[in-house]
Amino acid sequence: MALRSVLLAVISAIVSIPTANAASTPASSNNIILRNLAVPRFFGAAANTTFLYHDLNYTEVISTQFSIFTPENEMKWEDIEPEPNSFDFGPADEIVRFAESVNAKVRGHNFMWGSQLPPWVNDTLTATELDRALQNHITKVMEHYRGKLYAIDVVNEMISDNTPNETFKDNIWTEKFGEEAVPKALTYARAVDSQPKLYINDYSIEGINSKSDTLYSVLQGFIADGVPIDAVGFQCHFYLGQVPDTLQQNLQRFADLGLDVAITELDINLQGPGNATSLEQQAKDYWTVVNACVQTKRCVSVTVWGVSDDHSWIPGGNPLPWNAEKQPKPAFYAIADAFEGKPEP
Ligand code: 9MR
Repeated sequence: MALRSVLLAVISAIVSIPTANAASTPASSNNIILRNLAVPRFFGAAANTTFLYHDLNYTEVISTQFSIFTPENEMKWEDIEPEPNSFDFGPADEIVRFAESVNAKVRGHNFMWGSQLPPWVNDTLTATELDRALQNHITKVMEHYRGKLYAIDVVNEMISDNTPNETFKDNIWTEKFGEEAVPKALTYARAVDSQPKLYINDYSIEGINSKSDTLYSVLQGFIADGVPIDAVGFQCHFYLGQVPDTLQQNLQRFADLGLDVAITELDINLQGPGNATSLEQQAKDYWTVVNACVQTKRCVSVTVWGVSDDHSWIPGGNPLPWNAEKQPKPAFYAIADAFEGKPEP
């Protein structure tokens, strides 16, 4: 039985979806399976319950090509604890169950972020109450997912965009806890469960620059002080042709601190429909990022932020390796080449 038929049968058994147009859905990318080529690393995607099981072609690609998933939104604070101590695990559970069904891992995302907070967290709490809320949030979510998370972005986007003048962003966490905010979240997470790899995840830290220098110093301090930290996530939301030259060197210097590193939210924004030339450049950019990970022993995974262009967080940016018809783009083949150690396309 072809993989496609098996998948459709399984999916149909789980949820009631029409399969009438099944014959017109795409086949799986010339038998190239990126998750296999990525071994010993993981190849991942941000998974989204809006599309999972609802868009059949999306579901086919996501069921086949990836070995690790990050819930794109489903574990964010406003989604998972919208009211104090009232948790809605449903959508995140769906992703975790799906990951298990295709023998893939899960990266949790995220605990401490200045965005996507429900109003009760942002507005009303004293420092003591916020501290209790943070610890309770981390504890309840990690207890719920005990044994199910390979990693978790404990800290997301907390480094300032105004380095070196300022180290951490100005948000509710730093307003209430100052420089103790990030260590607090990491310490609470480790106290619940020692298994998941604890990540600090951020953007604009991919190359060697003032922001990544600041994070590097922060991490040196954490390691010296015994603050629990296992890994750094480099988001890698890039515009076409703008992958930093120092990416690999930068990954290596963080790895040399004794940390894992990972590419956590990769996409390459075309800022339009693209043409043959820009699609080739996009493929080169994907190759460059994946190759940088492959060349870095402690780089454990490459995750793309979505699957197909029609469901990207960047409308009209066409930033992903599959197009709106879920056909593989040149970027897809470039990822395969990079994982296989083949030269830039
Ligand atoms: O892709 C996500 C989009 O669907 C959400 O509306 C948005 C706000 O929650 O977050 C997007 O994902 C972000 C990720 O969580 C953190 N790094 C930047 C990502 C793109 O904005």
